[in-house]
Amino acid sequence: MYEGETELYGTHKTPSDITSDDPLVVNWTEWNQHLYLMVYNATDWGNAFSVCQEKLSNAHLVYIESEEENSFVHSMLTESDKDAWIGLSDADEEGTWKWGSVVADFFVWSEWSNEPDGGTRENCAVKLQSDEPWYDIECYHEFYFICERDFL
Ligand SMILES: [Ca+2]
Ligand SMILES: [Ca+2]
Repeated sequence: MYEGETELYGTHKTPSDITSDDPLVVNWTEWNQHLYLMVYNATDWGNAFSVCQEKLSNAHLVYIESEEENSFVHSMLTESDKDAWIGLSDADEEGTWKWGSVVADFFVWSEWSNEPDGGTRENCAVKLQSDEPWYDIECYHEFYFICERDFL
């Protein structure tokens, strides 16, 4: 169990459906002052975004802001043998990709597949376990997802 858990969860309201011994709470992985959690429920991007933000408090669907972080997140996918949503979307304005409300300036789009290639049809980004880069895809697909929170 993560030693900072009491602090992390003691000072924030925890939803009634997530208790302190819930695997959702204890399975966070620390990397570079941030905590990451693979959520083993396949859902659409919008719901994944909401779950990270609302059910886990102070968390968000993972934001990937460096090559190193991308490699770390990739290791989570290969370990769990899953593809996963990341917190990147251009649903608000086509071509303007944002992590939450912050316009992104770091990308690892798949070049061989010429991503992002979906225009107004594909507005959410997924990371596959098969390779490190990202793909835009329709938001209604269902994938597992990774939540991230700042290390406290
Ligand atoms: Ca798009
Ligand atoms: Ca695409």
